[in-house]
Amino acid sequence: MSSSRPTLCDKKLKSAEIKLLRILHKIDSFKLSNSYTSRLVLPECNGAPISKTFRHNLKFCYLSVAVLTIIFTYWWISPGFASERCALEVPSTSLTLFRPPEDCSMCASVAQVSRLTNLTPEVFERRYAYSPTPVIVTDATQHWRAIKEFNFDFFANFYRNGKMGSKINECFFFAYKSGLLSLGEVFSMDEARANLSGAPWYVGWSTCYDEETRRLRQYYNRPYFLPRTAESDTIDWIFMGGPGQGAHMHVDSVRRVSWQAQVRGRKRWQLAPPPECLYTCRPLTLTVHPGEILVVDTNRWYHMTRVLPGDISITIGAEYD
Ligand SMILES: O=C(O)CCC(=O)C(=O)O
Repeated sequence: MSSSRPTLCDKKLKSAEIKLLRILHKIDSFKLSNSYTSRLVLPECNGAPISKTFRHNLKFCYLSVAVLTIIFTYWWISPGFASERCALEVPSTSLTLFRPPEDCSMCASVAQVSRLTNLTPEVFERRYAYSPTPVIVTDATQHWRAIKEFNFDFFANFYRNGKMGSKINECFFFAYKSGLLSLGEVFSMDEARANLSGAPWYVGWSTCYDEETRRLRQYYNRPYFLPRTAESDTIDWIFMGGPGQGAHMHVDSVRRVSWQAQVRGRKRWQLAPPPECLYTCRPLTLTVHPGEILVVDTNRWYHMTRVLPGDISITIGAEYD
């Protein structure tokens, strides 16, 4: 006979037995049938039999943990994780699905995009600022340092040397098809690729920190034609990459209209009416040249872009209300 001390499991079993005996005693006092009491099962301990339900629940638990682990791992390693600020992003496709239908008068009479010059903020406000008709303003970047100074190396130095370098992944970053998952990766790509002679790439990102936006804005001004009372957003957007690359067709949900200044290179925009207006409105194709600013409501017009052959494309933009 073993004289070893009772284990924790033995103790639990004993106390469970006592409890069970009490219950059985009580059941006995109720005069319940044997077939009922025989369905009661002791909990598992040291290999004792466990109930089917318990086994089933355990399997379900393991399965749930496995599924959750796969989902979490995918979410963690997916490019979106490195780029988005929210812990749980609603996929943009879902946002598009739940978009309220547009009133097609927004695009019914739009046949082309006008090029404008010599505007006043009042005229722009009255005719274009909040109208869904896209326009291109051709004379708003003449004195911008960005036109001369923005290039790949400018941004590489800006982020590599600046103190934002360590925090640059906390805001929006769009990798598109580049395979580059962060600004860190963009600015450490090899020289050939940076010079557009390696694998093609196109990326976009937003500024994140007041100091970053303030420093960048030393190279460009708020476009002179914006309505005087319009508030500009505190973040700016930058899109950069080589010929043949660009953004896929999508619609935004940023709420405001934006201006997008083509600082370098040429970019073709394809604007498509929302699907519910396909029979009422026409798609538009336009090319934005260096120094021009496109004003478009990207929340209403579906849009895709392609950088045209030649220079690297750099676009800087912001929303206004
Ligand atoms: O400039 C680009 O290539 C894309 C811009 C865009 O998709 C946007 O502003 O929503």
